[in-house]
Amino acid sequence: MSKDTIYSFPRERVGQFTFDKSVVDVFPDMIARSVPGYASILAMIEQLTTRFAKPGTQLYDLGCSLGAATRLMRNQAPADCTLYAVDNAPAMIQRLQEILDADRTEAHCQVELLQSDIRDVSFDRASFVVLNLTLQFVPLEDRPALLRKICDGMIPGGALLLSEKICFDDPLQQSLLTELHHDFKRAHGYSDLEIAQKRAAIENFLVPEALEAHETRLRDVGFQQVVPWFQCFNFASILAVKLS
Ligand code: GEK
Repeated sequence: MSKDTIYSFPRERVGQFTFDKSVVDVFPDMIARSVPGYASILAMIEQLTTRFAKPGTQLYDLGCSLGAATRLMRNQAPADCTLYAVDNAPAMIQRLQEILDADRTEAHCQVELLQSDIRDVSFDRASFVVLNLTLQFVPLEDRPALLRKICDGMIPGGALLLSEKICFDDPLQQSLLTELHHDFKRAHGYSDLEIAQKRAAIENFLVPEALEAHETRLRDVGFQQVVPWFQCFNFASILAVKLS
């Protein structure tokens, strides 16, 4: 696994972050050292697939990157399910295709890779949908319509797993959890320069919301059961179930 050194040298101007080939090359290292709780969330996505994926339905991994969740979900879903792994970054989809082609383990269900904006996907007979750290990159004004479309395309009993970087209304809480996140990154080898430059690169690109805002909107679009099940510093994950 290649080490993420993208922001380790001073830049005159830090441009907006993009999911290009240089990011793809270091992505597993980058996400593991940047998102506290990432491995725990993935493990639970695998467990939740066994509960929510129903025979003859469809599963979606939206913003799949290199398929960390996809590869766990496909082994737990019933064999007659189709799992759509969607990402709009060509470099991500290309690398994921290579990873899946090289993987000799027998997949349980069929996986379809889609290079597409998740706002353009249609959802049908969905039993389990994963938005693991992706909604935060979708423009704020487009989030309600996307979540409503997911809920409308879901079978009764289906579930959405939504993980996000979150923010806090209380400024003291916001600064404490930001500092704790930066401590986490430092403890995993990122320098202050890397932390500062990455922060500048994702400003206005990764737009976090408060946990309560996510919960309210998930209920508004039709999910009847909305359960925050995980939080580590300023990252949280919510399970939203469409009961009927
Ligand atoms: C994981 N879920 O490892 N449409 C499609 N893809 C998008 C869009 C969009 N509108 N916006 C961003 N992406 C993964 C990790 S990473 C999280 C998700 C992070 C894609 C983008 O190309 C990238 O691959 C992914 O969402 C976000 O479980 O890097 O912080």
